[in-house]
Amino acid sequence: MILDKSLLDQHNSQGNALHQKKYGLLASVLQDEGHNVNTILERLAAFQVAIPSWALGTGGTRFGRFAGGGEPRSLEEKIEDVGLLHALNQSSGAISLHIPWDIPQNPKAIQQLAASFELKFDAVNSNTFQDQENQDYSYKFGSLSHTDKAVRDQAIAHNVEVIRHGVELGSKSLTIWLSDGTDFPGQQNFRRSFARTLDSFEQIYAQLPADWKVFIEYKPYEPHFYSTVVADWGSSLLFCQKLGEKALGLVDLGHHLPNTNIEQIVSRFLMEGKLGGFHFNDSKYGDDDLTVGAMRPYQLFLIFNELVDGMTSSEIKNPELSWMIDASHNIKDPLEDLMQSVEAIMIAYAQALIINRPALEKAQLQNDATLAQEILQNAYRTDVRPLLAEARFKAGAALNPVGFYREQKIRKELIKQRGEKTYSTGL
Ligand code: PSV
Ligand code: MN
Ligand code: MN
Repeated sequence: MILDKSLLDQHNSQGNALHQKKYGLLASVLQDEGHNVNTILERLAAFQVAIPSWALGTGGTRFGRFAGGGEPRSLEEKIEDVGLLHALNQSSGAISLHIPWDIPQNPKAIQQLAASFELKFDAVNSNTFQDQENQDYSYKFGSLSHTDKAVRDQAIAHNVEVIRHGVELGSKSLTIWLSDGTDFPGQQNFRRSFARTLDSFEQIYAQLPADWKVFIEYKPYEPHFYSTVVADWGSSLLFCQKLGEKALGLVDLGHHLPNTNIEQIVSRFLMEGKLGGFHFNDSKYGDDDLTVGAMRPYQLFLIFNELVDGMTSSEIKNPELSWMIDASHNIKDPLEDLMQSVEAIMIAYAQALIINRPALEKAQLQNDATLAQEILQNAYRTDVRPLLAEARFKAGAALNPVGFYREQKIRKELIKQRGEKTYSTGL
C-alpha cells in the first residue's frame, strides 16, 4: 500500500500546535542543561531499526494462530508493509529476512521493490530448527552439532545458501540461531557437541564474503530443555573468538534467564569488540517476544546507557551494530505493535543520549551511589517523546504514527486488498 503524502501532511499540521508546545519546552530545558538538541535530533534521525519479516503476521505461540486479517501473503507484501512502517516513522529502513520463509524468487525485482521504499536488507537468518519438505535428513537431533556428518553438511549447505540469497539482495550479514541442544542429562557429550558445532561454523565462516559478518545468537532453553549448544553469551563469545573478526555475538533480549543483568553482558561484549547486534523484544518470563518496552523499559534504558557509552568511548573498538526487532504476537495488529517497538527503542536511545555523562563519571569516581542514581533516573524520567516526534516531523514522517495509522484505517484497507484470513509465513 502506497501512502498518500498529503494525508501525512494533513495529520502533521493538525497535531503541530500541541507538538510545538511540548517540543519547545523540552528543547529549551535540554539546551539549558548543556545538550545540543540538534545533534540529538540528528542521531535519532540516523538510527534505523530493521523489521523482521516474520513479525508482520500473527503467530509466536505453539498453541494456535489467530489470523489478524490482511497479513502479507508474499515476500513482496512483507516488503510493502515495512515500506509503510518506514514511511510512517522514517526509522524502519531495513528488513531482516528468514530463509526459507522468505526465499526471493526474483532477487532483482525484490531489491528494486525494497529500494522503492528506501529499504535495505539487514541480516539474513538461516533456519535449521525446522525440517523442510524434501530435505534429506531430519534436524530432530540437531543440525550443525549433529553426530552424523551428513546432517551437519546439509545444515552447512543451507547456511551457505542463505548467504547466497543475502548477497543477491545486498545484505551484509548472516544471523545463526541454533536450536541444537538436549532434553535429558547424558543425551550428548557437551564438549563434543561444541567441537562439532565449531567445525560447522568454521565451514560457514569460510564462505562469508569479505565484507560480511556472522552473528551468533544465543538462547538458554527452548526448544530443548536440558542443554543448548549456544546457551549463553559466554558460549557465543567463545565461538566468535575462535572463528575470527567477522564473527560477533547477537543479544536477543528474551534469551536470558530471569533477572539476568543484560546491560552488563552488553558492556562485556563491547569491551571485547564482539557485539554484533540485537534482537529487540521484551519479556517477563522467557522468550516471550513481546513488544519492546512493554515490560522492562528501565532495563532497555540501562542497555542503551551501555551502548551510548560504548559508542562514544575511544576505548571501545566495536564494529557498527545491527539493530533488529524480533517479536511475534497473536493479539495485536503486527504493524501497530512494530511501531510501538520502534518507538520504545528510540525512547531508550534518546534517554541514554541525555544522561549527564561527565557528572555520572564523577559520581562513580567518588562512589556516590545516590548521585549516580539521580543522574541516571533524571534522564530516564524525562519524557523524550517530543524529541522523537520532532525527528520524525523533520524527516517527513508522521508526528504520531499509530494515531495516523488508525485515523486512516490502514488495516481495514489491507484486509480489503489481501483478505480476512491470510497467514504470513513465519513461526
Ligand atoms: C529464536 O527464539 C529466535 O529468537 C531466533 O532469532 C529465530 O531466528 C527467531 O526467534 C524466529 O524464530
Ligand atoms: Mn532472536
Ligand atoms: Mn527468540
